[in-house]
Amino acid sequence: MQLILFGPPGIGKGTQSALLVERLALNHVSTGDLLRAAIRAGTALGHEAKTFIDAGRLVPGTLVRALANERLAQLGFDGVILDGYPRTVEQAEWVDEDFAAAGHPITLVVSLTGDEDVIVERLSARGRPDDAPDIVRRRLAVYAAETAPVEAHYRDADLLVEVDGVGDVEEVYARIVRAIDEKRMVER
Ligand code: B4P
Repeated sequence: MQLILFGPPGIGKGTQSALLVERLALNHVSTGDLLRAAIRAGTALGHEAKTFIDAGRLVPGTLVRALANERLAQLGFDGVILDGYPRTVEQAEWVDEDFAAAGHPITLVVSLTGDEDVIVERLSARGRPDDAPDIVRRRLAVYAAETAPVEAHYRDADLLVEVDGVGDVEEVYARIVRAIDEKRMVER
């Protein structure tokens, strides 16, 4: 299964990916984690990415695609959770293309939903440098303008399922697993 976890910043994509990876034996590709690792390693790409992340903006798509595909080439495109990628319709088209070319098209897109208030509260409790309230507001505006249209892209492809991301972590996880099972039943 090639799963995309989609949703606004702080909705719990990283948290839920960690559980899915552990329990469903999938590989995890988080572009946020890859970008932060590049920053820690002090690479040229990391240096460039940092200015965008610190400002709450999206990192240029070509950098993200290169980073994600480098990781996918190591792990394989089969049995993967994409976390935080794609974040624009252009990135979604690349993802569709790259996974189809590898012979493992995207199976399901889980869109985690929740209120802005919940997100701001969660992120201010976490305290990462890009979680400062004014940066979070910028990230939410960027999400509405650039990332939300990805939902329509996958709804049109009949791959999208919406899952309520508010509630206990295990409760949200159970909802995601139910959505995956339903998709598998339909395909059987
Ligand atoms: P990401 O690392 O993807 O950050 P995120 O969207 O904030 O995280 P997520 O939704 O995974 O939240 P989490 O589980 O951690 O991106 C960071 C930045 O990198 C972006 O702003 C952008 O600049 C750049 N970037 C990444 N991908 C890119 C791309 N494809 N293109 C361009 N730029 C890109 O949860 C948040 C908090 O909530 C945690 O503290 C967690 O403990 C808590 N939480 C989670 N679930 C909860 C629950 N059910 N109840 C209570 N708390 C919960």
